Amino acid sequence: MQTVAIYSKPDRTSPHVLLADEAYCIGPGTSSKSYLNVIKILDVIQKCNADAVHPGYGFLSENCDFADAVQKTGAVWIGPPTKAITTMGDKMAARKLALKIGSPVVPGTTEPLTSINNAKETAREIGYPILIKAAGGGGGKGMRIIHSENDLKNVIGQAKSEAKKAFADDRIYLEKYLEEPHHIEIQVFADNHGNVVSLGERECSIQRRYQKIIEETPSPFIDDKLRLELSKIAIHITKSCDYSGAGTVEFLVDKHKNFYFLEMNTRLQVEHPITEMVNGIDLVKEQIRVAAREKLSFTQEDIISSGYAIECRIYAEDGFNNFAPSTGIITEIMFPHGLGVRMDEGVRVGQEITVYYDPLLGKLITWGKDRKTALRRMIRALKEFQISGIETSIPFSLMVLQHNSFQQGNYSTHTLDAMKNELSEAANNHKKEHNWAARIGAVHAYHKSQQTIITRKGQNKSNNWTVSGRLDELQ
Ligand code: MV4
Repeated sequence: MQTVAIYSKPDRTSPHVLLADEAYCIGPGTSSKSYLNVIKILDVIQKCNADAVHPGYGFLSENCDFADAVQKTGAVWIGPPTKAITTMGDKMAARKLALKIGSPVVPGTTEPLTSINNAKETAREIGYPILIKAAGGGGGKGMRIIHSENDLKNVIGQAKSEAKKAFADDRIYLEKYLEEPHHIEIQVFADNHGNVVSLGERECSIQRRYQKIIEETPSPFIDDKLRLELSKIAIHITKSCDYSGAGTVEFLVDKHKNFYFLEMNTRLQVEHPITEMVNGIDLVKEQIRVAAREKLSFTQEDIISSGYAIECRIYAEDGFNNFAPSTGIITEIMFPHGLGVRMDEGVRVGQEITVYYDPLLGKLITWGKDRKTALRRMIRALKEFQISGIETSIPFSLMVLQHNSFQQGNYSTHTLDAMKNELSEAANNHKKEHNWAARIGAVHAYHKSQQTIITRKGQNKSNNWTVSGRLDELQ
């Protein structure tokens, strides 16, 4: 298949641009003027006469108006039907649908809050702590925890105005705040011939500010019985919104293994490679097949999960400094390789990392026949990974992976916070090491500058002519 890339000006040297058969610049770095600019993108679709459009993840991938507009150009949308995007995009409508089919749902409301009194009453029924969520949100955007009735009025006001700004929708609702759940998601796939399958779960509990850092499958916490139950409900939800293509149904699972539907994401997700690795299925290829109205290339019985896979997201962030974004030019990269190692990289040497976008540089995925092997390979690969010019989340991820809780597979959404003290101690050691490395480097550089470079014929300067002349003599 021939591919066409779109890019913003600062992304002109990104791998996706260089690998595509054609590429079109759609504007400057600011997302609203490029990757979120529907008119510009539609223009390119027409200019290059695209047969189909892959929505990717982020940006407009779950925007139903965009999906509609693409299809009006005559191009195929490699994503779910617009109606499914709309229903699941409204997080309250999604809760209602899940309730209707008999899925457990986090206790809370299915109607938008109408007044402070209404909120007080509902919160008392549910019991504190409660969580305020935006109907138009999802993925933790616009979420607020409330511990007591005193905070209710202020926080609701803030949440409403925030939701209005971010999603152009100020509807908010309440949920019981579950204290230490696991964040488990099920990968579903549907075609346009009535087939819907589950490709198993991903454990996504290691997050900071609702941004996933490490994901793995299968989850060390989920047994076969629970996996089957989650899959059954996920498939039921998928069918009930007339879905097709790749989708993810999110659940919270508490320590007693009670589970609750949370939301459905109507796109392929960043962490999809771990599902690909254990099932041996190319999910993007399958998306294209389904969009071409072919049948799924496998049935539920054909799906045989084998081994364990882990993904570490590589962010341009300083994990030791409250995840502050790190900007600069990438001066050097050495990617890890080897058996069971997959690197999905999005950057090259020379590329400038700016503040325009989510700071995800790439994803490192390892596979092993058992969890121990996958985990050992991940730690080895992260240690092999070299990147200069910016700070990355690699040292932070290494510490989490080597932590006893992670090694034992005994962690929840609460664990990263609980690790904070130990991690900050490790962070200090890491900084000390860096400090020593810098001092040693300075001493070395000084000594080098004091040395006289002795070359032939008394020349103490080298240039490209003499170097290539000498090379010639040597051959
Ligand atoms: C919750 C929750 C607890 N109770 N909802 C975060 C991302 C979004 N998809 C939903 N998320 C959560 N929703 C209720 N009612 C816990 C999370 C959550 C989380 C919370 C705190 C720290 C880390 C977390 C990681 C994943 C999910």
